[in-house]
Amino acid sequence: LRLEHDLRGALSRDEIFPLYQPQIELATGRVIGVEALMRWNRAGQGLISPASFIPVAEDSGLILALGEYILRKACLQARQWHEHQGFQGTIAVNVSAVQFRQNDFTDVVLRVLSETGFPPECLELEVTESVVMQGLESVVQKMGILESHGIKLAIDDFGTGYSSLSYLRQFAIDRLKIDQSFVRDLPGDADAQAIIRAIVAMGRSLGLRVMAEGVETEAQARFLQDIECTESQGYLYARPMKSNDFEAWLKTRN
Ligand code: G
Ligand code: G
Ligand code: MN
Ligand code: NA
Repeated sequence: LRLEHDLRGALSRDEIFPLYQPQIELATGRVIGVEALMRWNRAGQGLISPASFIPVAEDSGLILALGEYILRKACLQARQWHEHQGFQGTIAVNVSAVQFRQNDFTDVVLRVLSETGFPPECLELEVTESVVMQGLESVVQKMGILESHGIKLAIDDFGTGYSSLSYLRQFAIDRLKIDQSFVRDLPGDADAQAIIRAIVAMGRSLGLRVMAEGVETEAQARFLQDIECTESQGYLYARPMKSNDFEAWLKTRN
């Protein structure tokens, strides 16, 4: 495949990079974190969303190199923001199930942290429900190792997977990220309201933080704040940005 062929050379041609999107505490407007989102500047084709190349990257195994590259880049960048931009939040990095399944996954993460000097407790890994769902012994073990180093874990796209909620008790999960598809239908849609209320209530009673994704309007943010959802991310605050644009944006917030 052409896509796979081009993707294979993308790292060495320096075409892969992260954009950064801020994460906000709803009650205060404080910037509590930033998510790294991978992009591919494919020769002659402009910016390509991971939605169109991650599946190929996963099937070909290229996701391992791409994922580690983004993780390292994001940790280096966030360390710099901690030291020079007064940023104290977490950096969130998306992890594919294919990465998580590798025997050496936790070694890779710990190595990147020690090489970049980034504090483990400020790193949050975002995984989808499919990663934690099966309750595999190896998954439990990896989660335990990450937790013992203080690394945070978030469930991405929460509510869209084939959920057996028992995994929420089994694993050391810090945060649920409510999928955009529910948030999109706020504040008008009664079903979306009910689902989001339920997720927020469940999160609270389990002691998990709950973040709404894809928040685009003030009305959505107001609804979320009213039901005491505590955290929010979306175009309302900022689109995913290049690192220098994020720095400029951060200055306007302080
Ligand atoms: O940023 P955007 O909406 O284009 O992201 C599309 C999808 O790609 C989302 O599901 C997001 O989680 C995923 N994604 C973004 N960056 C990464 C990454 O670095 N690694 C992995 N595995 N997925 C990513
Ligand atoms: O699956 P994950 O949550 O990692 O993917 C986040 C994706 O959602 C990214 O591709 C990002 O570009 C996109 N995104 C972030 N904020 C918004 C938003 O407010 N609206 C929409 N439609 N997409 C968003
Ligand atoms: Mn994510
Ligand atoms: Na998501």
